[in-house]
Amino acid sequence: MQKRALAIHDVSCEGRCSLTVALPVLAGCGIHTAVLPTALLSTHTGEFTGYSCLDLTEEMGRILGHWATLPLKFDGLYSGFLGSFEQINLVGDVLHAYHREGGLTLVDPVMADHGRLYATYTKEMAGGMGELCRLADVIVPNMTEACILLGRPYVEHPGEDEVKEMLEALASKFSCGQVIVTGVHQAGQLGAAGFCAADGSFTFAGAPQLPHVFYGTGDVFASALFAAMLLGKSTGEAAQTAVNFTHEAMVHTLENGLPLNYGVAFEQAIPGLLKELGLV
Ligand code: PXL
Repeated sequence: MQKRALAIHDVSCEGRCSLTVALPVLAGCGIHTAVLPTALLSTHTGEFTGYSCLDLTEEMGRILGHWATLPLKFDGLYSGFLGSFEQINLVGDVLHAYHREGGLTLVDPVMADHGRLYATYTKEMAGGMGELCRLADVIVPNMTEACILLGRPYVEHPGEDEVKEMLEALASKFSCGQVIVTGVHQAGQLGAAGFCAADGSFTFAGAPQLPHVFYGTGDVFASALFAAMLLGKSTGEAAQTAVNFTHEAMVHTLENGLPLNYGVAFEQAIPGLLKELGLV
């Protein structure tokens, strides 16, 4: 049976992040994907100025009103960048309404990076993101978001024991089965550290670090992780597949020579992802 997913993110028309990453990655992996757009922006908000931004909260209400008349069912729910504080309750209702027994809900609490909240986010919205995390089976904050969710000052490079303590604290605070924190440095690699609450196990998925700051890599990683988990991979395997995919996309990006704020060349890494998932 083909898997069905719902992806709840903004549409950034240029800059390869959120829905312009999630939809092609999930669809490329053979997953039937519905989208619920949260905002429409000309570009993402990192390293671009003068971008347009239309909050779609009202339209989301109309979309959900129509959907309530349809027999929609999803195996997986995946939320990311949100457009307003009011929208957080709405997205919480969607995660509740469409969650089903045995399904997978992944919340990426997109709100900050490099120690700072994104331009369109407020402290109030950051608190609301924590409420959404409580509805998730899996959360995938970056290190900045992990610190905000825990109400702690930003730590750029925590040691291995500190990362483990943070993972456990996040799982406990938000009652999540799985926590994966991205942007973790371990054993000379950059990657994602994971914790599974059910068996208390820790994982680390890494790749060689490239000496550049890339954009949209969180969405590339989370989309591939969500796809791999939905297709039945264990969290540890899925995280390594997603790290490999993100790393390959970064390598292609450097080969292409475009400015890095245009996102990473995940399109050119899709064949490798499909091979790793055994889909081709
Ligand atoms: O990739 C995260 C993201 C998603 N959507 C928008 C963003 C960002 C990060 O800056 O600005 C609009």
